[in-house]
Amino acid sequence: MNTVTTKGPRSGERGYEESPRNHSLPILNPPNPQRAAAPRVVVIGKESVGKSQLIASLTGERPEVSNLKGTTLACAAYRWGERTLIDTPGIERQSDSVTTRDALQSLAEHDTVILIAAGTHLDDDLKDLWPLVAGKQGVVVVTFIDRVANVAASERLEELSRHAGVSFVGVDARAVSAEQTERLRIALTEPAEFSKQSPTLTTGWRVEPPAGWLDRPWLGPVLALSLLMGPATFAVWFANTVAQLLDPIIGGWLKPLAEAIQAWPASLDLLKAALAGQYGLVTMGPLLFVWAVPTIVLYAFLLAAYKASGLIDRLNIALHPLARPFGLSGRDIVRVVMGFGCNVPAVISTRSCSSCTRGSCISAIAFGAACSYQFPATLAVFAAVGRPWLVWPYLGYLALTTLIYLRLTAPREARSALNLLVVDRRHFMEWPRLNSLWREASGTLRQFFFQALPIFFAITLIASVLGWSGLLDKAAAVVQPLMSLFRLPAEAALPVLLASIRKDGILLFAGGEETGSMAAAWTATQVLTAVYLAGVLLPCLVTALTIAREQSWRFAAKLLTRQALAASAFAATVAWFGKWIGW
Ligand SMILES: Nc1nc2c(ncn2[C@@H]2O[C@H](COP(=O)(O)OP(=O)(O)O)[C@@H](O)[C@H]2O)c(=O)[nH]1
Ligand SMILES: [Mg+2]
Repeated sequence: MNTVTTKGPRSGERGYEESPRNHSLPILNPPNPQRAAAPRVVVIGKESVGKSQLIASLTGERPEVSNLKGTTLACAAYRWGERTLIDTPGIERQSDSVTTRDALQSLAEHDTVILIAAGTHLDDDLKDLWPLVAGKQGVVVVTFIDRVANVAASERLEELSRHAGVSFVGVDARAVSAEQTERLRIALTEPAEFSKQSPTLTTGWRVEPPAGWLDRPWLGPVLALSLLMGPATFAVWFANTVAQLLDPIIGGWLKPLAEAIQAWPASLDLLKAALAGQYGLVTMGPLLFVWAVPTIVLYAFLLAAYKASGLIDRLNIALHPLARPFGLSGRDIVRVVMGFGCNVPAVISTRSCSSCTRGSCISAIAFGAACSYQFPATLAVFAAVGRPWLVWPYLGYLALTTLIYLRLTAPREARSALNLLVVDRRHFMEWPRLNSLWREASGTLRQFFFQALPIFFAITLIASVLGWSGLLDKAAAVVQPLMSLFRLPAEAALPVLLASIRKDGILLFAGGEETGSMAAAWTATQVLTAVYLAGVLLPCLVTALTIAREQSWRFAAKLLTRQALAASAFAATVAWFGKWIGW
């Protein structure tokens, strides 16, 4: 059987990448000699003009379609009948992003092209993109034809076809008819050449989404900020409330189990520790479930709705003036927000950011985006010590220190007033469709359940073994003097160390036997300091490796050093400030 015809992105000369949706880094596929037989057609166009949507409709496969600009991050190949369609990231004029570069590179490697132009901005798209395809062969697909409420649209496209000598096919990429598919197929069988000269015939079509409150000069940024923070705050509050209700109930269920395990004979010591010891599975597991699951589920659906509706792009534009002094562009903000789900895909998605601000954006994610393991673990610790309200000072301090950190580290050119947001156009918003909502959200949830949870179990196991063997106490003795810099007891060293590998290591502050949590007797300031330090000192190991892959080892090493120094300084500040005010 021809492996080329199976589902998913396919191999190609450049090794087209798996769509980087999850923790696994993009894999270069091995070259497949059979593939050479299939004629390859590269699909090119600006961002969010429906390239992936068209491919999805034609092939029935699932490239990433989203109403968020810059969603497709890597070229990927999909089989369509006897042809192979190459999906590419959007080409943005004047952008030096990695994604634009990759799309241009893929264009250079292929002779047959489907040029996608949005019907809403047809003249602009043709003017900007035609020079790139001149001399190649192919067809123009005009998407968003449903937005061009023009009865004579198809006649206009006929005229354009005759004028330019290349077929123009108008479609609603979300619902391509059999007749449109057939026209495309025929046009590609003997594709005409794109003339050296751009077509001079214009349609004058221009459909802009109506300007809204978000586009107002002062109101816009304020509204955007509240739209971004409001639902997030609600999610935190809601998850906190649910968890506080569930915690004692589930704790009550598990108590007899923990007691039964404790009663096992002494020869099973290690197993007892691993299950019901201070860091054991039964002791710590409910914390993760009760605190993490509500936050993660709610957050996944919220973000999915923002992306699928296109609201997030509007927020980016509105927030750009606020982001610039910190070396970020509006576009980077959504990547940082994504980092609250998981830092890894967020770092990968910075490929579509301008190279001028990409470094700052990665720094912001690594430093300030408390991922879905870090944040719920943090909430769980605050709850375990009976001070759930600490979440508010925690978030406030995290935001404040992230901004200070960025301000200090962002390159001057990124902060310059000349760092204009490259926005060609405002995008149409749409009601999020249920299937896109579900696809977005379920991706995040799958990541959590299949990738984070197993690692969490491994961490409780490792910690139990280390604790049981006495190694922990020895390691803690080494790091003890450092912990006193932060006015923390020596035992705080272990969660801080573990959290640098995996963020849910923070949960160890909450672990405890009959004596209660490690942090139970600490002052509020100590709890805050410890959790902040463990969360921010270093990004988790997977994030660190991803940064090295996406940028370079040097960049990663510099970022980690800088972050560790800054985080230590900020944590020490809280610790000593807290002592000063007697907290
Ligand atoms: N109304 C309308 N929406 C479309 C059309 N084509 C794509 N979309 C929507 O526009 C958004 C961006 O599409 P996508 O395929 O991800 O764009 P890409 O960046 O070019 O790959 C998605 O929400 C699509 O559902 C179209 O022809 N008409
Ligand atoms: Mg796409």
